[in-house]
This record gives sequence, C-alpha cells and structure tokens, in this order.
Amino acid sequence: MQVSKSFKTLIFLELSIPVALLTLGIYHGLMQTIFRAGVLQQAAFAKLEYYQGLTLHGVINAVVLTTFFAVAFGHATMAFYMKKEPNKMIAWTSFSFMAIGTVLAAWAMLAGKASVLYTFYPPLKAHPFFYLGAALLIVGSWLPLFNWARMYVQWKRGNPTTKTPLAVLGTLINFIIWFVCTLAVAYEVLVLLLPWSLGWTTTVNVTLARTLFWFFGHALVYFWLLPAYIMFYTMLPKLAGGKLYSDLAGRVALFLFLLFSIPVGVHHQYSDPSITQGVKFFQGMLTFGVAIPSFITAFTIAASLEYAGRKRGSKGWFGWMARLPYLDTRNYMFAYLICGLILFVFGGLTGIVNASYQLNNVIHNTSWLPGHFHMTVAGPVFLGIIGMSTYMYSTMSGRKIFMPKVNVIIPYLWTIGVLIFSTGLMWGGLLGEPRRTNLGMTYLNPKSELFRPDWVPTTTLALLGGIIMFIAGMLFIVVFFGAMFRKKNQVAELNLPVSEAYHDEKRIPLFDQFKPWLVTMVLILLIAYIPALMNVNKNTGPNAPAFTPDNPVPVQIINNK
Ligand code: HAS
Repeated sequence: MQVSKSFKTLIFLELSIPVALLTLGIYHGLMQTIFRAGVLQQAAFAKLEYYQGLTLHGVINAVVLTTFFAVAFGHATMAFYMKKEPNKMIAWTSFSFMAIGTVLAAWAMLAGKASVLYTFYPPLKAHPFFYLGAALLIVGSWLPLFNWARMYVQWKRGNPTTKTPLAVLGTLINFIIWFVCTLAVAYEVLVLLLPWSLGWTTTVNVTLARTLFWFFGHALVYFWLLPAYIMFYTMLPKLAGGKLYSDLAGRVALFLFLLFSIPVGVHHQYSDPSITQGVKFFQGMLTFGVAIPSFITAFTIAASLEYAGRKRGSKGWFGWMARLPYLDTRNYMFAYLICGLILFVFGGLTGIVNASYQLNNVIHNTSWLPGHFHMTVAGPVFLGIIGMSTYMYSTMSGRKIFMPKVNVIIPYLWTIGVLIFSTGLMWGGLLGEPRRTNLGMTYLNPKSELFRPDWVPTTTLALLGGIIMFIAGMLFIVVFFGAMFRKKNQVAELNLPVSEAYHDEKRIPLFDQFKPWLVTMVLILLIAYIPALMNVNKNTGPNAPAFTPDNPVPVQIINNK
C-alpha cells in the first residue's frame, strides 16, 4: 500500500527517536551489571550516578521505546488493514505531545533531578518536569485511539458482517487497556505527585500512590506485549511458511486480555501491609486468569509452527522444529519472533511463580524479578520491537537491510545473552540478592563487612549475559541506522506479512464486538479495586516526606543540617 510522505515521516520519527535514545538505555543496562558485579565499587561512573542510570535505563527502554513503538505500529497496522491513513493532524499532535514529554523527562533524568526509577514510587521525589513529561507522553499516546476508533467505526459501517481483522482488534484492545489503566497513573501524577514536587504539598500518601501506580503498572506490561502478540498471530505463521491454526483463538485471547490485564495490580503489592489478604487472594486468582490467554497463544502458535514445519516436509513428532526458517536473511522477522517466543516460555513460567502469594514471599524485591522481566519485556517485546522497527523502516523507505547476515544473528545473540543474564539474576534472587541495589558498594566489595562471596558467581553470570546483550543491542542500532545510508532500490510501501487462517471459522458476533467485553471489564475492575481502595483509605498511616534513593534520612532533614 502506498502512503503519503507526511505519514511516512511520522512513522520514521516515531521509530527512530526512541531507537536513538536506546543507545543510552542499553549503555545503562550494561553499567547496571558492572556495578552489581562489583567491578565498580563507587556510587557513580562518568558523572552518572547508579540510580540515575537505572532510571534512564528503565524509563527509556520500558516506557519511551515501547510507547512510541506501540503508536507507530498501531498507525501502520490500522492504515494497512483499513486501507486508509489516520487523521494526520491528530497523529502529529499526538507525536508532538509524546516528543515534548520525552524531552522534559529526559532533561530531568540527565540533570540528576529525577532518580526515581521507572516506577517513580514516592517518597522518592522528582523534578516537576519529570512528572509533566510523563503526563504529556501518556496523553499523547491516548490520541491515536480516538483517531483509530473513528476509522474503525467507519469501516464497520461499510462492512457490518465482515470479521474485524485480528490485527485491528488487537490494536484497539491494546489501546483501550492503555487508556483505562493510564487514568489511574494520570491521577497519581497530576493530583498527588506534581503538586508535591512543586512544593504545594509537603508530604504524600505513599500507599495510595503505589496502588494507583499498580492499577496502571501491570496492564502496562500487556500494553508492551500485545504488539508482539499481534505479530505472533498475524505474521509469524506466514513467515514460517504456514497458516494461523485458529483465528478465533486469537480473538478469545485478545478479549481475555481486555478483562484480566488491569484488575491484577495488587499482585505487585503482596507485601504492602495496608491491603488485606482477601483482596490479595482475589487479585492473585485473577492473575492466574491473565495467564490463560498466553497459554492459548502458546498452543495456537505452536500448532501453526508445526503446520509450517510439516508443509516444509518434516517427519516425526518434533521434526517440524528443525524445518523452520531460522537463519533466512530475507525472512529475518521469523528469527526475531521465534527468539521472543522461546524467551517467553521462561518469562511466562517465572511470572506464574511470582503470582503465587506464598512463592512471591521468597522472590519479592530480589534479583529474581529483573530475571523474570528481562525474559518478557526484553524477550518477545523487545525483539518484536527492534525486528519490526527495522522491517517497517526498510519496507516503507524502500531501502535494503544493512548487514543482513548480522541482522538475522542479532536475535539469537540477544537470546543467549538474556538467558545467561536472567539465570544469574534468578539464581542470585533465590540466594537473597536484592534488586535495585549498587552491590559493588557493599555486598560485592571484598573489603566490606557485608561481603557475600556466594553472590560472586551469580552477579558474574549476569555480567557475562549483560555484555552479550549489550553487543547485540549495539549491533541492532548499527543495522537500523545503517539502512538509512543505503540507496533506495526497492518499492517503498507499507506492507505487512499477513497469515491466512488454517480453518475457515464462521464469524461469531460475540468475538467481533466490544460492548459486552467492555461492560464485563468495568464490572471486574470495580469488584477488584473498590475493596483495594477502601483498604488503602482505611489502613494507610501518615503521609511521607521526600527521600532520595541512597539515604534513609528525609531530604528536608539532610538539607536543614
Ligand atoms: Fe510479570 C513483575 C506475574 C507476564 C513484566 N512483570 C513484573 C515486572 C515486570 C513484569 C516489568 O504476580 C516488575 C515490575 C516491578 O518493577 O516491580 N507476569 C506475571 C504473570 C505473567 C507475567 C502471571 N510480566 C509479564 C509480561 C511482562 C512482565 C508479559 C512484560 C512484557 N510479574 C508477575 C508478578 C509480578 C511481576 C506477580 C510482581 C512480583 C513482585 O513481587 O514484585 C503472565 O502473563 C505470564 C503468562 C505467560 C505464559 C507463557 C506462554 C508462552 C508462550 C510462548 C510459546 C512458545 C512457542 C515457541 C509456541 C503462560 C506464548 C515454540 C517453538 C519452538 C521452536 C520450540
């Protein structure tokens, strides 16, 4: 499909700005492993402090990159399937909000005035520009939903009995989840944090802020994940040389995400004393519910891949696995997606460990956690994003891939890095190694009384994985920007791989409309969150003053000394 120059420029900016920032994000990832392995035994390196680097790492990689990509990919998907470009004025306004927000937050972090990590939990306090930046980024990313909803309604009027394309359904569901969950974080930022940061209030309600954050925070992970799921369902079977085993399974999975993505945030607060056990138990059960669409996906995609392998002439039960196009340089998206799936097997299983109230007591706030989430957000999510960014840039600009052989190796290198890295972190976590801690200052410094020799092998393993991931990440940046210097030598068009369905399944109206699902979603949300907020209201102690991450004394007392 041919698209206008303005639309192309918009997509290129939405892809390339976060990829440029990723250089900083990846660098700070490597620095984390170096600090934690005790190679550096100091609070800062190259004038960037440990927590400042960790904040830059989390915010750039997990918030900025993912949000810009979701919007760019959503624009491409909607335009491709609806055969119509979104309204450009709305799209550019959305981009401007997101870009200004990113600049404000980046300034605050680089100036060392917002070392509050990507969860920006109070009582850590940031400069007002950080909160304002976050709010602008979020509001900017809301606008496309209204744009696409209009396109969808118009399309549906002309095609009332045609099944909504799965990719369109996924995009709309993802941004509805995003809109609903960000309402809570918008309240947290605008009503609790910004006035506190501006000095209009002196203390903050930490428990309320955390509960509002996690109303948003777990749905956030599915906002990251769903673009990758759209790729798994609508592209991977085709890339593998087969068909999608069941289109209906994809629809069921997507609608289940709509129901269960948000009312599970309390599973991040199992250790918070203000929330009672009943609420924790209920949201814990719903957390097992949110794993169901991923199990559906695992079986559906495995069946699709098996079909592809058999079509390619495989024999026996597992022969199909060997027949897939793992190293085909022209079909490189397959490599990115299959590696993401392999990592997600482990990311998903560790998620189920986290979800169990009892097991969570063992791993909460240990390095097990980053072990889990690097096999999810740095697994299918990151690999889907970087593979698709290269693909979209190359096809829409008409430029060939730079270093195609390296391009197809990157996901495997990254996967090996993540597997080593996460093994180190999770093994360490089981030995009690804390997350978000500059271990080189104490526990990994042999001169310290607190030295823990049993954490040397685990952090060294994580360092090794971190170095491999860093190399793969930098190679991606070279491949992505390298394409910009190549001559245009192919047709420039918006063209996404489209998987055919294996079965000709009839359209079931329930799985092709939003209303019943939205009503159920709201009901479950109310049942899950009214008691949680009542708990917070009843059991929260006094508000807290501001702290910095490296000092147990409130900022005001330090400043008065
Ligand atoms: Fe999680 C904490 C539970 C999924 C990200 N999670 C986090 C944090 C992040 C994160 C960033 O219950 C840390 C937040 C912080 O900073 O404090 N998580 C889960 C559960 C799932 C889950 C039950 N998480 C994700 C995804 C993420 C993500 C997805 C990012 C994208 N997580 C938790 C809990 C905590 C938590 C607790 C809080 C812990 C605490 O104490 O703080 C589920 O959605 C997982 C379901 C997934 C599956 C896997 C299905 C497998 C598939 C692959 C199939 C492979 C094939 C290939 C077909 C059941 C689909 C075959 C081909 C061949 C060739 C073999």
